[in-house]
Amino acid sequence: VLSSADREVLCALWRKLGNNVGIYTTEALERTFLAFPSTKTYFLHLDLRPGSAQVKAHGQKVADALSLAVDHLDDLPGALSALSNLHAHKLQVDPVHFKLLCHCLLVTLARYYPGDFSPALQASLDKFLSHVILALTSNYH
Ligand code: ZNH
Repeated sequence: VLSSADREVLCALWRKLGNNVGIYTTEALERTFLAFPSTKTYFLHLDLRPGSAQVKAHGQKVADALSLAVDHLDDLPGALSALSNLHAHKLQVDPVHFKLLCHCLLVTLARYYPGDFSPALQASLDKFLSHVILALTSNYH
């Protein structure tokens, strides 16, 4: 469970990211596709070239889901339940891939906010992302 210290750090980071969450999530997606090409197999219907408007649009959707999660830290499974169904049943995304995207998001944010990225912030963010993954995989069975 996220402690109140985790929550404070996380909400402060999200306030700082402001309207740029989509930009970083898009870069995280591009990094994921490069570093872990198996993740691209789910997106063959999209233009995956660097700078692609489709990847940007998808990055914004994922970013909005993450921001929603930050607003619902007390009920992540509830807030992400429909998305979990979508990934489990319609998209059939193998859950191993979620960690890869979250890893790349962590790396991306560390690059843009080196001064903020203390070990404590990394730990809180990592915890948050693990809970998001748990929620997103809660409807897999
Ligand atoms: Zn996912 C979609 C979120 C991960 C794959 N996604 C999606 C969306 C969202 C999301 C919000 C949209 C929906 C609608 O439209 O309704 N994801 C998400 C998140 C995460 C994710 C938050 C984490 C963290 N995904 C993921 C992964 C993968 C995926 C890892 C693989 C690899 N998704 C996907 C797909 C889709 C989605 C394929 C569909 C796309 C299109 O557009 O078609």
